[in-house]
Amino acid sequence: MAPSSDFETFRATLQSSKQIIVVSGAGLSAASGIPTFRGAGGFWRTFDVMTLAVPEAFEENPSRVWQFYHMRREKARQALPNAAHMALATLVAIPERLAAIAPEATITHITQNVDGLNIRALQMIGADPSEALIYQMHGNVFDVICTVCDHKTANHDSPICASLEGTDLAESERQIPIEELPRCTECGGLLRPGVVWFGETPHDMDEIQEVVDEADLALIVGTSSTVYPAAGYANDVEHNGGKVAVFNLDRSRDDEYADFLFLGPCEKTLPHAFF
Ligand code: BJW
Ligand code: ZN
Repeated sequence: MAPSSDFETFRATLQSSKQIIVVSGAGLSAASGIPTFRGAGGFWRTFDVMTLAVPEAFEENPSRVWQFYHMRREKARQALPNAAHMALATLVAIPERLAAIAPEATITHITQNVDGLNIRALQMIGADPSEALIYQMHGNVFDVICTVCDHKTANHDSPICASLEGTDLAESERQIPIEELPRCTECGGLLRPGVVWFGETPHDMDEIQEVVDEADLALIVGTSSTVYPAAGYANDVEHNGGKVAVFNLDRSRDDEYADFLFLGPCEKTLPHAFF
């Protein structure tokens, strides 16, 4: 059966749901000015994913990879959460707002995004992000990890180090000596961005899988559903008898099997679906 795009039927499904998961991707932040990875305007029309978001790229050319993440950090720093981030933050952090549309439900937000805008949205409504049910499974561009002592810390400096100031990988690449790249405050070792590259294990896998296995409704928001394990969560929920609702600008992978399909910008469709 073709997916429904009827908001009233979707709201009735919300009313009877008990465990809702939101699985979000780059499309959630598109309206905030953060480019997506794939598709029109996607990052990787300019930058090849497999040459930058893999551990081998950092081992071989940390200067290039740091210029890539410097650019991403500066973009994320200047961006503001959009209406979709705010709608999700409201449901995740304000029990009365969730109860109004889904009286029996808990909601957990699993995001693949590394821009931190979901956390900023929580802060903007006065919520404590450490208490919210939100998982940044691919990390955060404002975290750094030491490649020598593993020390992990948040770092919002702009630029993160003097040598990256003014660099723009989209324009041209510089050769920055390794000792001038971001260094650990504890041991002086080379820092890496605190994000999850291909072949690495995403964060909180066990906790996330537990929530996915309990879910009776999955909202798949702004993701191409091409990167695993996130791409498999909708299937898991469907397999367990739950329902799936896709919110995407365009058709995306496997959306013909979804129960609901809301095509359009999620910053419009998501708030409309909820409130
Ligand atoms: C809008 C919109 C608007 C636009 N409104 N919509 C099974 C099968 C085959 C391969 C594998 C497999 N399992 C694992 C693998 C290997 C690999 C993988 O998936 N490879 C695929 C390429 C096939 N996965 C991994 O290596 C992962 N690790 C792993 O699996 O470890 C093993 C393990 C598993 C389970 C338990 C324990 C261990 C790690 C994956 C790491 C991905 N990292 C990146 C980079 C992060 C850092 C950075 O940002 O630089 O994460 S890759 C990149 O893709 C980034 C994203 O989070 C991720 C997903 O992209 P996303 O968010 O879907 O973005 P787009 O651009 O693809 O899509 C945007 C969508 O938005 C589009 O559909 C638009 O239409 C839409 N849109 N505007 C609504 N306004
Ligand atoms: Zn260190």
